[in-house]
Amino acid sequence: MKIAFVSANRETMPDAVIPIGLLYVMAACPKHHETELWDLCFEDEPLSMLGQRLDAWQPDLIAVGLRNIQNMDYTGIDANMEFYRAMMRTIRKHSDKPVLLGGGGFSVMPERILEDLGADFGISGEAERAFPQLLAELERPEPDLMRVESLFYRADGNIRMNGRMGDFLVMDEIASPDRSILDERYYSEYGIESLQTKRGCPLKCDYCTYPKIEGARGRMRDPGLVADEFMEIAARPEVDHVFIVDSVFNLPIRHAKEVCRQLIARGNATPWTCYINPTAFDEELARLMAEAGAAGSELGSDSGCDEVLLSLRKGFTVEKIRKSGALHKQFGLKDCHSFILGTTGETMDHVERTLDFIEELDPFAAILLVWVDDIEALDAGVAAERFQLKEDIYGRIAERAKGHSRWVVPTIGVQFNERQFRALRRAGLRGPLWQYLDMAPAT
Ligand code: B12
Ligand code: SF4
Repeated sequence: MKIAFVSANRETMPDAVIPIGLLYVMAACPKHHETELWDLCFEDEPLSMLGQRLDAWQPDLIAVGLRNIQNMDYTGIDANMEFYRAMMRTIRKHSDKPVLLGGGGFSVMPERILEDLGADFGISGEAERAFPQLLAELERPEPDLMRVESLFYRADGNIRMNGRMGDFLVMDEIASPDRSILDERYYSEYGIESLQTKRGCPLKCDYCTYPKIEGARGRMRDPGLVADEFMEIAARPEVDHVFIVDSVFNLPIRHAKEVCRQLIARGNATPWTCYINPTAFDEELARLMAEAGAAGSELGSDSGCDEVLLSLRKGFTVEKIRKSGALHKQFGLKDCHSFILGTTGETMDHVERTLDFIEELDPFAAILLVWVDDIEALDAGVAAERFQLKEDIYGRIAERAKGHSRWVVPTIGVQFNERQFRALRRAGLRGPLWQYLDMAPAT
């Protein structure tokens, strides 16, 4: 079969990110199939490019990776869906072959997105086993789609879904992504590589969709193999930074420490960052991360009020955030905390207290967002209901952000605008831009 893998993600804010998930699926594709990667990220005319390629190559299956539903700055949150709808129209105009959807964005609302986009199939969550199963069925004269795990498909006018069959994948048995086929601009313009050390998160934070994508059980890769891959990808001359894409790097903490030890043993000098959860961040991990070359971390701190953290089921208190912040400072690691205000049940008093807390914490960087439910991208009614509350909270944040040059509020453009980011990239800054906020004037 000829299979076109389409990476539909065009988001370049704050950075363009390599389609590592799609590369993993491609690596799992049996070798007798012909494959091509069509990446829409940097295309000026993505839909004409897609139409031309479909006409010229005529694939038998179009496998589309949908990484994001929301936008980076949460404005115009239906913009991605609008683009995906136009993309589907283009595909249907130029091909009558089946379309398969997958990826993190698809997996947060698989049924609704399959319905909305009118695709034939979708695979929710990790697809390295399900995708070859689907191909095997499509090659048979009479495919039995019930044999494909995690598959969403159409039958008798309805959307059907198959459950997972068997355990989640064993990480060390998965084929490595082939990054050599990627557009050079991911590296020459952004300088960032991506690496996964494990899948799954055992916590159950109230709003979180990550376990839907990766599962709740942590599945670790061998730390030595992780460090080998790190050194290999970091050796590419344009790579200045590695981002560890795990939902949470430090859960379990012993695995994170072992990855650091392996990087130290290999003398790593390439800076890296990851997501850290304050629940399990101690002095030893901070020291090991610093020795292993980490530049800092992104922490999902979420709120400065214990009762909000409790209702979000975050599993930590404000005190843990303080301790994590202090350890970052002690070991020279930059801490970038994200805070989500206006979650269900939150009052303006909670909002004020969180803003007070951020001032007191004084992190290297703070990213402030007002809660957006994924469903708002598909349901205009829900989006309209929440509109006024969000406006009020952003009004308060805008007031309080004045004079804080390391507070970033993407939705209202505080320390976050495309022109400024392009200028910083042209000036040669590589890796996540929040690392350079100490060089920026207050906006
Ligand atoms: C790491 C990460 C980041 C990092 C990325 C750094 C980097 N260098 O890559 C940073 C912080 C920059 C980031 C930014 C953003 N992110 Co982010 N990010 C993640 C995270 C934690 C992991 C993504 C990842 O790389 N996973 C590893 C790969 C291997 O897994 P995967 O992509 O899911 O692929 C597997 C499956 O999905 C499937 N699959 C993938 N593609 C395909 C294609 C086909 C055809 C099939 C069948 C299957 C398939 O198989 C793959 C292998 O098992 C996810 C949450 C999560 N736990 O998944 C959010 C996530 C992808 N991000 C999300 C979003 C929204 C964003 C932002 C728009 C910011 C924001 N508003 O939150 C920006 C956009 C950036 C951009 N340019 O696109 C959402 C997307 C869904 C949604 N709600 O819209 C997620 C799911 C988190 C969430 N909020 O629910 N992100
Ligand atoms: S710790 Fe992070 S990934 Fe895990 S459930 Fe909570 S928000 Fe989600």
